[in-house]
Amino acid sequence: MKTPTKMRKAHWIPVVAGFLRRGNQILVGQRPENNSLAGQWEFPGGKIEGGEGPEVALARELEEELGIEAQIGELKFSCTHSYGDVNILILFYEVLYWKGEPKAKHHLMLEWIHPEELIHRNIPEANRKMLDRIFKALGVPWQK
Ligand code: DGT
Repeated sequence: MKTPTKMRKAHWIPVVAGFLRRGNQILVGQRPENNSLAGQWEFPGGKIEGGEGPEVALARELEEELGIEAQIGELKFSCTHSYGDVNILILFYEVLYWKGEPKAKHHLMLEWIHPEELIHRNIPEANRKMLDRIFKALGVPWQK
């Protein structure tokens, strides 16, 4: 028997994302075409795969997406977001050290931007509603 929508268990996906800093800029990547949220600017990262710890997952994603060998730093904060029948839990980490120069192996393009510019970019709703926390984590004064 089909479970009525209301009674169906929410589906949760754990996601990790990294704040890579260069001076007072931060690295963002534009999500590729034929992908969910195509064209939006995000922090590098992705879904945790079965059995991985979050730091291992983020190091793997940064290797796959940027071609760097990163040392994952402190967990800055987490947030949840619902896309209807799918919910995500995102863990945002500081990434202070890495080997290699980030290259767009997955994103349409990468950009180093001043965090304040995030206000004007097309960013995932999950991140937009957390901009105050993101700015706080990045040490940027926040004005609405
Ligand atoms: P795949 O293999 O195509 O499922 O891709 P993954 O594992 O690289 O994961 P991805 O990037 O499609 O999934 C991350 C989810 O988290 C996606 O629904 C977008 C959402 N998200 C919201 N904010 C961010 C962010 O700042 N960075 C990343 N990477 N994902 C974010």
